[in-house]
Amino acid sequence: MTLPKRRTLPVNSQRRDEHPGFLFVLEGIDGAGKTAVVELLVELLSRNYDVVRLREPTNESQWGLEIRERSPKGELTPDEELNLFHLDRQWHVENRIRPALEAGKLVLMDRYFFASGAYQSVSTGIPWKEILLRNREEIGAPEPNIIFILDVSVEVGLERALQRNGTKNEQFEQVDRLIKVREAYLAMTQEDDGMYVVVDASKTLEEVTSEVYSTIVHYAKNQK
Ligand code: ATM
Repeated sequence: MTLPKRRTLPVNSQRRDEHPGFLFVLEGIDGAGKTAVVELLVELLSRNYDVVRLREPTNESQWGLEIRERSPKGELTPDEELNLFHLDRQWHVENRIRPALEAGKLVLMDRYFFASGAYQSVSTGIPWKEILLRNREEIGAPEPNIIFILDVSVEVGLERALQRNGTKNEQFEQVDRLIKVREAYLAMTQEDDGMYVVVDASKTLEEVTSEVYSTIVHYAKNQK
């Protein structure tokens, strides 16, 4: 198995990330299968680790709740959305993510600030690099040990999302937007300093889960 090489992170992030826990993040476009994979991973990893499952947007902070309530109705401008995700994340880091890492837990996240980089760069036009930087510098968001990008074509993603939600949303605008979101995620894996692993998420749920699971276990064992 090939593990990502440890790339050099900015001095600030190395210093602030001294904690005994592990942080693994799953990202991808809609329909990539993140949520189903996270569910299975929690079950498997809980046998040997103290696992905390988290997701963003949260359904705990006032900002996460506002996103969940108003975003699907199209009530938020791209700038308002960016700002709300930022505030929700600030709350999340302070109240859930950092305490869990400091308590030595293995934290599994269904989306994190890389989603803001990918989605909000497309909606606002602000480069993803700048969005990631704001999350790192303004929030001091802990760096994940590994960011798994569950990569799938937009066609497959939309088809899966359709099976799950039962509503077809194939306007050109939607397809075009998701193509750009996927490109942003893939560009991050090449140009950002984080530890990314791209997983072919067109495979079955079991295959994808097994690949992510083995990578996590292998990584965690080697860090001890
Ligand atoms: P889920 O697909 O994980 O339920 O996330 C809900 C939406 O939130 C998803 N969008 N669609 N369509 C991605 C979006 N999102 C952002 O746009 N920015 C963020 O920072 C996060 C965490 C999620």
